[in-house]
Amino acid sequence: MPETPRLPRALARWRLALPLGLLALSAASCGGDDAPELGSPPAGDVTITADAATFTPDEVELPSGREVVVVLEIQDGGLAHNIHFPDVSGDPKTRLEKGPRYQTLTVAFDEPGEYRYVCDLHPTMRGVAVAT
Ligand SMILES: [Cu+2]
Repeated sequence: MPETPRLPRALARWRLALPLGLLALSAASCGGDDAPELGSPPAGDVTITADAATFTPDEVELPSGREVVVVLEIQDGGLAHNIHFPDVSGDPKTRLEKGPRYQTLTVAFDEPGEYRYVCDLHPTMRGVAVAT
């Protein structure tokens, strides 16, 4: 039976190919879920960009005494960022998410003053909102 030794070799090839195929398939579906297109920006009072683990701008001026909408444009594809105002009552923050994507956060500065904004994952990412 000269054909017998060939069969295990073919099976071994299949065993290798199948997991690789499944891996490629799951990686493709993951990419689809986690990396949405950066479409048109949502409406907001100010847009802050998170790119190369830096907030730009690192100082914004916003009115106090009413709700404002802060748009965070996360450009870093491989890094998760959020925006967090630890000095504001209610401790407003977004979820840590990888870009490219937009996030929006509603914040109300009770009184004029300076309010820090940070990314909870990257100590280098910080800025100041000057509420007028
Ligand atoms: Cu970050």
